[in-house]
Formats: sequence, structure tokens, C-alpha cells
Amino acid sequence: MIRFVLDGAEVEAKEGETIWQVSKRLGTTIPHLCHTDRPGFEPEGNCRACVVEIKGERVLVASCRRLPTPGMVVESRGERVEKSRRLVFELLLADHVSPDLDSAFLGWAKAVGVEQSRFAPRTASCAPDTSHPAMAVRLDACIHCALCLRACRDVQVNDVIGMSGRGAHSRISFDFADPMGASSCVGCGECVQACPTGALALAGGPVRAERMVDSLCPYCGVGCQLTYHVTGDAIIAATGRDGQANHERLCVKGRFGFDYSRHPQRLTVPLIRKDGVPKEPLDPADPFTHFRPASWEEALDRAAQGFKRLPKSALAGLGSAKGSNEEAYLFQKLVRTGFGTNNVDHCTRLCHASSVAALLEGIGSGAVTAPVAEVANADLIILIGANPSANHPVAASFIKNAVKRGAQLVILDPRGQALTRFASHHLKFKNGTDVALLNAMLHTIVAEEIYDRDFVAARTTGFAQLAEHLKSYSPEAMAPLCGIDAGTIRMVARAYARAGSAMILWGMGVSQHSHGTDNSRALIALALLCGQLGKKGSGLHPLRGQNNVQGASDAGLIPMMLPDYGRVGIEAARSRFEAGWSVDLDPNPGLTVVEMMDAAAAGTLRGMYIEGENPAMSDPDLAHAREALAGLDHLVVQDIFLTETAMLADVVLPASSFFEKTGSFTNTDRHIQMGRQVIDPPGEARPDLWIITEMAKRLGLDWTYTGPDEVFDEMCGLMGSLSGITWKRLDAEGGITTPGGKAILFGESFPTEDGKARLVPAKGLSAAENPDSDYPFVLSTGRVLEHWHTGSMTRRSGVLDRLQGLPAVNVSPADMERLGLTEGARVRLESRRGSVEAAVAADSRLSPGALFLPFCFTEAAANWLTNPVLDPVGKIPELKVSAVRLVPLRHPG
Ligand SMILES: Nc1nc2c(c(=O)[nH]1)N[C@H]1C(S)=C(S)[C@@H](COP(=O)(O)OP(=O)(O)OC[C@H]3O[C@@H](n4cnc5c(=O)[nH]c(N)nc54)[C@H](O)[C@@H]3O)O[C@H]1N2
Ligand SMILES: Nc1nc2c(c(=O)[nH]1)N[C@H]1C(S)=C(S)[C@@H](COP(=O)(O)OP(=O)(O)OC[C@H]3O[C@@H](n4cnc5c(=O)[nH]c(N)nc54)[C@H](O)[C@@H]3O)O[C@H]1N2
Ligand SMILES: [Mo]
Repeated sequence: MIRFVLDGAEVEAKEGETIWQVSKRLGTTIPHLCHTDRPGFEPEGNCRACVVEIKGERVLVASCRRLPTPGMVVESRGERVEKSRRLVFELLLADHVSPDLDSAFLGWAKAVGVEQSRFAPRTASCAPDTSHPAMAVRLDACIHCALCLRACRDVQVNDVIGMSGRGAHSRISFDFADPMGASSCVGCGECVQACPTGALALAGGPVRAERMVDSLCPYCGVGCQLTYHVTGDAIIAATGRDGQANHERLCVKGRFGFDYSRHPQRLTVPLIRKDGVPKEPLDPADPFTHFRPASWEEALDRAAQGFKRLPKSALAGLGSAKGSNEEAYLFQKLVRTGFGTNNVDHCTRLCHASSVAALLEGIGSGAVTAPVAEVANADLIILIGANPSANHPVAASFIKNAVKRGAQLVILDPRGQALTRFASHHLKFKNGTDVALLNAMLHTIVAEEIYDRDFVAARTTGFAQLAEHLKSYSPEAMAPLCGIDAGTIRMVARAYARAGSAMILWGMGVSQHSHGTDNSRALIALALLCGQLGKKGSGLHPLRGQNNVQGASDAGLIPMMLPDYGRVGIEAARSRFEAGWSVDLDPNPGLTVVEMMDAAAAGTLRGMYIEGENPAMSDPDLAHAREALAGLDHLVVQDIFLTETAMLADVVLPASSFFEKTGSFTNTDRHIQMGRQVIDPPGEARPDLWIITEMAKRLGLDWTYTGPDEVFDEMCGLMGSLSGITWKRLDAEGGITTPGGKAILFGESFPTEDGKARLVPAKGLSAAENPDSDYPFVLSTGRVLEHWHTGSMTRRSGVLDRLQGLPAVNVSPADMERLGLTEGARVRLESRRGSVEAAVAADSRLSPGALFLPFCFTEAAANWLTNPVLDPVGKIPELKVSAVRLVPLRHPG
């Protein structure tokens, strides 16, 4: 504590607190422009609005930077200070053409008593830059506070905004003074949130919302907290809040991707298929060619009757990781107790199923051992098979912060990415050869005896078998398989083993393989051998994808496991829920996502209830999947749009979007947070919880739930991981980490029978289908920043679709030249299962022979091509590797 005098009063400053901070804490915010106390911004002290007088010092000082010293006497008011401040505002005001009469800048000007300037303007007004679909730039309103620059450089670390020109001609610019829309801007909008003048603003101008609602982002597993600005029944803007996972940061989807909720194609009335019409793709804007509108009574009765007519073994349900914990829990309860089967699954099967299987086997828990934020304490970060700048952009910003702080980033991924320039090494190894690369690293660590002996001895089992297994995986033997030379493999292995603390973050490039479980086993072994988990700055973090995939899995949307991962075959696990739900549960594991499609095609599965998933786009081998779905006797789809899956339904139930209901959501860090209702559902659309409950009643269940609070409290009573939590507590605290509030897990022991982790040898040296002379390219599928999965939501978001609207296949420049292809040329991609047509986009991040196609475009749906072969343990398909050929099309078509 430092005692000093501020405006005549004795005050105390905490260690590291600036004069400005002390003053604010005590209730007086000193005027400020270039300064903000938002997380991630360092004080710069360039605007001079916050100056204060310090007794004995000749010049006024910027209070945002100055730390008080014992006995210091500070005046934040007084004639000298105020005169100086007014001059600052007058000079700035002279140059300022205001697009926003309520801006923070004008507010402060008024507060210090400056409404007009004595000085002549230096610059004339200039035309706004409206090249970006979501944001507008008005440089004549800019006061050069550089908050936008720091937002872009220090907070999000995108390095797009800079200062160009000198002296009076200096100005904010994007890249090389490009129009914003043509620059490398990724649309996170951090600069707009930071700008105090309206020089950087939303394209439609400054917003004046009627009300604000604190909620969450509906997209990825990072779980950003934000505030929605609402006018009438529409969301008009979103700003980041100080959530544990985002500290006010957002990405382009969270910032601008909410308008799908008011898209004219929203389903607003229950639909029943007309008699005799074929199950085929149709125009989502005009469902009434194939469906007729129905009342909720009729639609729900029809939906339930269709299920009741079929034997329980012929029924299955797909729940949603886009829905809340309460919806997921009720959905699996409906399938288990209403249908009477364990045939319930969700998109985790196409996602981290293999990672979860390996984690459960190895360390007894399928969730992350440490939050993303721990990268701040890591000496080394391994990022493998994930592209967070596109898919977890806010998490990526914390990785970039960590690198700037001094952490070493090592990327293992066949394709380059935006984070590559932050990495000390990016090993672009061959697709599908993760086990070869990782086993060679493990081999090095064992052979050179640089593993953590104490940790291995005290905390793990299986070392001897692993060491024996690794003998044949020397870097020299693996180098030709994975395409990385032995020396580099050794160097990276040593760096990881010797790091004081290290995190491993991974994604779909690891999990979506026919040997995805083996890939994860190798990563887990790496962390265990080196003791890189259970301590600060260390851990295993499979970056969870959907906003609630962790919660949906915890809540039991899994065919072999009940809520909290008790296996359905284990009596003790079942009896807990049998008692809680007053039913007998099926002891047989149910079918997984892809197995359901196979069973449907075979005719053994005949009725499906699909809530908030779009398998007619997201499953592998679409020809097979769509035929299977269309062949069902009874398909009920509960969605917000007439998706490719809903087009094949018998009954379509119009649901609520994320913004239209309240519920809890669990992010990738195991942090449960509150999503609060922002607007009402359109037309007759209803909250998912209500629909599931009504369906259950018609299946003979005596459910009386009226809201998420009742459901959540039931979950807390039955699930050990939620014990001690209540809806009331969650509501009050806004976020709770499970289990037990602990961010970093397993510092002492693992939740396995003997408390130790298992080292499991990994096999599987290549993908199931590799390029050959007929299909010479290796196709990898995945994501782009602006779009979400099957595009149902983001292609109906105006800004996102304008930013990225053209279905394109990425091709390496070398292959383009070899094939004589130019940017935008039309090509057909063909695999053994199907074909799609798309435009070519040059991508220097790809190695020759490799192609990349996102799966968000219905016009060129990647899954016509993909291989449905499954990992034997995780049952995940090999979405990351299929063999294709590329046929240039002479004429556009
Ligand atoms: N914008 C956007 N964000 C999203 C989503 C979205 O649809 N759009 N979806 C969310 C969901 S559910 C998920 S699961 C996450 C997924 O997030 P990620 O896991 O980051 O997603 P992907 O783009 O599928 O692929 C990741 C990486 O795998 C690499 N890869 C391909 N083949 C291999 C290989 O054989 N080995 C290795 N090691 N790497 C390989 C690719 O080059 C790519 O960089 O994103 C979430 N966030
Ligand atoms: N080729 C290829 N295929 C892949 C992948 C890949 O990398 N490559 N990745 C796989 C992965 S990781 C995943 S997670 C899956 C995702 O596969 P899906 O889960 O099938 O994909 P989404 O598009 O997220 O589907 C969500 C659906 O829910 C609807 N929806 C949104 N909000 C709500 C709501 O509140 N209530 C209701 N009832 N509906 C709602 C949306 O309109 C959409 O139709 O795709 C997998 N498929
Ligand atoms: Mo996913």
C-alpha cells in the first residue's frame, strides 16, 4: 500500500495501481481519451486528457501511466490542470467532424466544459470508407487516440491497423492504407468497441438501443460473454463483456452474426409433409410446395404417434450441442425413457468423440485439464490439428498474447494458418500421419531419457509397454512417412520435454481420423511422459467446438453413457438414474451418429427425432446419409430453418433460436454460463424446452417442467459433477467452473480406479483412403472464419455471408499452375462417393497435392466426397482425409 494525497485527501494505492486507477476506484473518473481500463489495453499516455499536477514537478503528467509514490501530492482538478485539459479538447474538437453526437469523446468534452473550439479546423471532412459490410471508417472524426490500433495490435493481435503519414498528416490506416474492406481485417470489431469518437463505427451508424441484455455468443466453445443491444424485436449490435473466457473480446461471428434470428426464412409454423410428395431438396424459402402448415396440437400429435407406432429398437434421437444443458438433458431423457432406447447421440460423434474416448481411457476424464487461459502461464504451446484463428478466434488472441509475452508456439498441422507467423516452428507434415510424427517424438523423449521420471513413476502406469512399443518408431523411421526430417522431430520433442510448463491444444485435425483415438492417445502420452499437466501453464486441451458440446456430452447425449459418463451397461450407473427417473433403463449401448445412418439405410432404424442438427450436410458420405434419412418411416426435425435435413422430414417443428430462450451452456473450459433470452421467438416458433416437454407428454411421460430452472436443479441433484450448484447460484454468479470450481485438474491424482493415468501405445500410421493414380489429391475438409458448420445460421447472416459467400476449394499455387487453373476457375471434385463443383481459390498455406474444402456451402457440400470409415473406438468418421480428383470445367456450370 502506498499512501499519498489526492485532491487534498489521504488515499492509498495498491501495488502497481496508477493515479488514474486510484481515483476511479475512489469514485472519480479522471477525463481520458486514449486510455481505457478495459482488459488487455496498456496505458499509453498520448492524449493528455488525463493530466494531473504533482506537487514539485514542473510539467503536468498523464495519470493513466503514473504510479503514485509515498507522500506524493496530486491535484486532478484545479486551474492549471483544467486549463490544460480544455486546450486538449479544443484542439481535438477543431479537427473533429462528429458522426456520433453521443460519443464518449463529446461526452468528455462537455464534461470539461468545451463545446466549441477557438481554433480553425486543420483538415477538411472526407468521405467515409464504407468498403466493409459491417463497419464504417470516418477519419475526419478520428482524434488519433490509437485505441483502435492497440485493440488490433495488442488485444486481438491482428496487426491490421497502424499509423501512416507523419506529423499533421499522420492517420489511422489498414494494412498499406487499404480500404478496410480490402484489407486483411478479420472483422472482430474490437476497434469499433474501443473507438471513443465514432470514427470507427458500425456500418449503419452509432446504435441507440432500447434495451441491453447480457448473454452469450451462440457459436463456438470459447463461450464469449456479451451484451446484446436490442431495439423492438431485433438485435442491433453486440459488445463483448468481461467473461472469464473472453475478457470483452469477440470475433466476427459473435459481433455481427446474430441477424440469422430474424431472417425471413425462419420457420414460424409447424409443418406436416403433404401426402405423396417425394422427400427431396427444396427451396427453403418456400416449404409449402411439400409441406402444409399445422397447429402445434396436430403437429405434436402426429410427431408422437409416428414414434409410438414403431418398435423402440427402431427409434433414435439426435440432440443438439447448440442447445442448452437443460435441453440436452431433457432430450436424452426423452429418448431413454420415452423411446426406451439408448439410441441418442449428437455432433460430438463427428467431433471430439475420439479425443474423449482416449482421455477417458488415459486419465479418467473426457474434458480439458486446464482452460485456454492457461496459455498465459505456459512456456511452450503445442497446437496440433486446430486452426483457432478461424474457429476459436478469441482463444487464438490469447495464444498470440502468450507468444508476445514470450511463450514458444509450435504448430503441427499439414496446412499453414494465421497463427503460423507466431510459431517458432510449424511442422507441415503429411495429412493423416499424426501417429508417426507423435510416436517419433515420444521415441525421442524415451530414448534420450528426457521424460519426467518422478511423474511417470508416481502418476502413470504402462510405461514399460509404451517404451517397448515406441522402439520401432524412431524419427529416422517415421520421417519418410510424415514428411518431417528426424532432426526437426527431435528438436521439437526436446523443446516440449524440457519446457518448464507446456500446454497441448488440439482440434479436428487430430480427432477426425480412422485412428483419431490413437492420435489423442499419443498426445496424452506426450503430456504424461513429460509431466506437463496438473500444474500451472500446463495441460491437455481439446478445443471443444460447439457452444455447448461439453455440456451436451456431460448431460448424457451419448449412446453408451448416461449423464456424467456412467456407462449404460454398468448397474450402479443406471440405478442412480432409474431411481431418479422412476424407470428401468436399457443396459445396451445405443447407436452412434453414423451407425444410425447405416441402420436407417438397412431398414432396422425407422423413426428419428432430430433436434438442432443437420446431418444431411454434416454427416460423411451424403449420398448414403440423405438416402438413409429419406428412407425413414418417420422423421421429425426440430430446427429454426428448413435445413437440408428438415426437407426430408415428415413433421417439422419450428424452434427457438439461441436468443429466444434462457438456459445454461458449458464452454470448452468446463465453465457453465447463463444464456439469457434476448428477444421473442418469431410467429408460432416455440422454445426447444417446451417442444421437448410436449413431445414427452405425448409419449406417455408425466413431465411438468415449466422452465430451465427446474430441469437444471434436477440435473444438479442427479449429476455428481454439478453437486452443490443450483440454478439460483448460477444465475447470481453468472458462471461456475465444474467440477468443483477447479480450472486446473489432476494436480494430485486422476479419477481412475488406481488414481493413476494410463500410458496407451498408439498405432495407425496412415489414413484409410490415400491418394492414388485415380484420385491423386488428398482432400481435407473443415471450416472458414465466417461460417458455421452447415451454413444454416451464418449463410443467413447478412454480414457473414457478404464477407464469405462463394463456395471455393482451396488449391496450392503449384497445383494451380500445373493444371493451368486461375483464381475463380470452376472445377469439379470427385471422390469414390460423389462429386461437387466449386470455384478455385489459391492457397499458399497448402502443400502441393492437398486440397481444402469447407463444409458450410450447400451448393458444394463437402460431405458428398468424404469417407464414412470409422475410428473403431470413438466411432468418428475420417472427415479429414479422402482421396479426390480435380476436374477443370471448361464452361462455367
Ligand atoms: N468459424 C467456425 N468456427 C467453428 C466452427 C465452424 O463451423 N466455423 N465449428 C466449431 C466446431 S463444432 C469445432 S469441432 C471446431 C473445430 O475447429 P478446428 O479443429 O480448428 O477445425 P477444422 O477446420 O476442422 O480443422 C482443424 C485443422 O486440422 C488440420 N488438419 C487436417 N488434416 C490433418 C491431419 O491429418 N493431422 C493434423 N494434425 N491436422 C490436420 C487442418 O489443416 C486444420 O488446420 O470449430 C468450432 N468453431
Ligand atoms: N466434412 C466435414 N464434416 C463435418 C466436420 C468437418 O470438419 N468436415 N465437422 C463435424 C463436426 S466437428 C461437427 S460438430 C458437426 C456439426 O454438425 P451439425 O451439428 O449437424 O451442424 P450445425 O450446422 O451446427 O447444425 C446445427 C443445427 O441446429 C440449428 N439450430 C441452431 N440453433 C438452434 C436452436 O436453438 N434450436 C434448434 N432446435 N435448432 C437450432 C441450426 O439451424 C442447424 O441446422 O459437423 C461435422 N461434419
Ligand atoms: Mo465439432
